[in-house]
Amino acid sequence: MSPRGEELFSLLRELAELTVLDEGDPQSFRARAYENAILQLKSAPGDLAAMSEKELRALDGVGKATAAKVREFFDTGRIEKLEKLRHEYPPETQRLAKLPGLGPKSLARLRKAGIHDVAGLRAAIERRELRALEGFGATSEERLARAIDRLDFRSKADRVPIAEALPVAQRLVEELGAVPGVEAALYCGSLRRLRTTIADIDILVATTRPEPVMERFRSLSAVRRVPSEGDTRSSIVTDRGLQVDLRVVAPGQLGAAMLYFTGSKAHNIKLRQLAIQRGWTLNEYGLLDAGSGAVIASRSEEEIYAALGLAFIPPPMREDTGEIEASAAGALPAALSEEQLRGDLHVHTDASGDGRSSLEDTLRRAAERSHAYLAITDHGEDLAINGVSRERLLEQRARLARLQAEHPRMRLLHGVELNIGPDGGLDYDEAFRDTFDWCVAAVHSHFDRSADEQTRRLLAAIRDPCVDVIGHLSGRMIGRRPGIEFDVDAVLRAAAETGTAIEINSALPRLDASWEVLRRARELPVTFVVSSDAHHSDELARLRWGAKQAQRGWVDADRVANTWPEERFLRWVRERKAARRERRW
Ligand code: DGT
Ligand code: CA
Repeated sequence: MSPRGEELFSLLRELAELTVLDEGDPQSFRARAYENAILQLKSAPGDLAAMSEKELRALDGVGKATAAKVREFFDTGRIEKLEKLRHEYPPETQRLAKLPGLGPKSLARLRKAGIHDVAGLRAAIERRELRALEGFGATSEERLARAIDRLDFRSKADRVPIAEALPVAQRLVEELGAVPGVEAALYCGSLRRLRTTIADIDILVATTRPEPVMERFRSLSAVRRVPSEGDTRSSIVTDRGLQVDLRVVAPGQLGAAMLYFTGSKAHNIKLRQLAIQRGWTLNEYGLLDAGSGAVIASRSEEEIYAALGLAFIPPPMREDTGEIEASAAGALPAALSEEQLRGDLHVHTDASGDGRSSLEDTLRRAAERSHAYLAITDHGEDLAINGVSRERLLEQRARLARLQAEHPRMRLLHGVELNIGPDGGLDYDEAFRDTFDWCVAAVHSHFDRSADEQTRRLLAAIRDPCVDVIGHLSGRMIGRRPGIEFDVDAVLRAAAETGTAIEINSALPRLDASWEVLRRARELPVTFVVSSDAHHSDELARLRWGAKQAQRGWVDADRVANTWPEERFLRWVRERKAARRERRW
């Protein structure tokens, strides 16, 4: 898709989100219509920009209002309705709307009472004024106070979830990369390290001709204001309130600049100490001899690490948690790459209420990725609205078996994503669960229980003989909902004992298990699975983020079951199930 198209979809998505806020209704018909239209427009043949309003309306699922907005976007570069909503709901208000337990209706009440951001809400809670408002009480006051604390809004009021920032950064990098004379454009900073939230986007461009890059940067359509500008560095604030810093460097200094602007700061400081011990200095321009100023290395990060006697350290590991010492000692785990993943084991189709792609499309797109095996795992029936009945799953199983012939190089597994109930129970019955080739089990409800209860819940699921992997272990939605609290060591021990794998969920709003949990698992023989959790066939490509999350957690590739060849993988599934069934009887 062209950058213009991507921009249009991003604006329509934002329009859908703001419409939900504006109407105070999470099921807003109009918001759904926008979302649906995006899917249809994405798969429309030909150039959208060249289509008339009438032609757009002729597309399935694209109504009159949406068609007019698409035309408006291509003609004027903006969507008036969106501008109005943005004005009404500035980023501070949108952030407020993301507090767990604060639906669009309560948000409307807060706004009426003059509360427009998290700071205002906190003040009202501290003054015990919230409980006086209609629809709120002492309990909700307390719950919201806890939500603010748990999301750490106090200290990180302005941090943005990675899922919001990354698509913006990718688009900017693509646009700047297309400017004539640009040899490289990439994002650095906390985003490149795959932190869950970021304060600002740091972009680096290598070229000998900075002017056209700077010019382009300041005139991008997403720019709201330009707080600072210079010859080789500028900052902008996007229309969604994100700050972006751009640095232009000479191609010969790209490695040093990447290292410097990727950070983390603590990692950089340690590297600089290593340089000083050798009589060198390290800065954003290069690794230099302290006396003569001669360049020792500057072109690539690899050269600089090598000169310092270190193996290359992947960006997600650069947090000063022992990676430099481990690299010097040759003890750093090899970085797991996306290419090593031979299969995907958590994939939804439109059988799930929240799935968007047909089974056929999903298989075709997975085959394009050269997967050797693939598990289709739609939602178990206990999940409200989105769950799938036993009958429909059996139909799907038969369909999948038929489709196997069309994909001789990809072994198809019929799986399911079971819901872990409040007491650790699972969907359907034991006999039916046993008929699946592959079972994911995950928490989708009851996030507020005590850590003891959550631990018992997870342990019950881990020990259930049908469960192969625990999906998105904590259930967190970054920036929106904290994960469940549980005894990490007890859960990891049980996973190691039973052989039940722990998922590394690649969805950017999740990145779950967290890297902290993954690091804790290094002491135990836990098996992992990196999964896309795709709800649309486009999202099969998310595995790259899961691979980086595995790097961030120092996970050895050999512990990741879906790096294994098909035969080894299937033997593992079979043997473990057999062993556990024996234990059960
Ligand atoms: P953020 O923006 O808070 O999510 O996190 P970062 O890591 O992106 O931090 P940021 O944007 O302040 O700076 C980007 C990188 O630039 C940072 O990771 C390391 C480097 N950097 C910035 N300031 C300094 C500094 O004073 N000393 C050193 N050594 N490096 C710095
Ligand atoms: Ca940054």
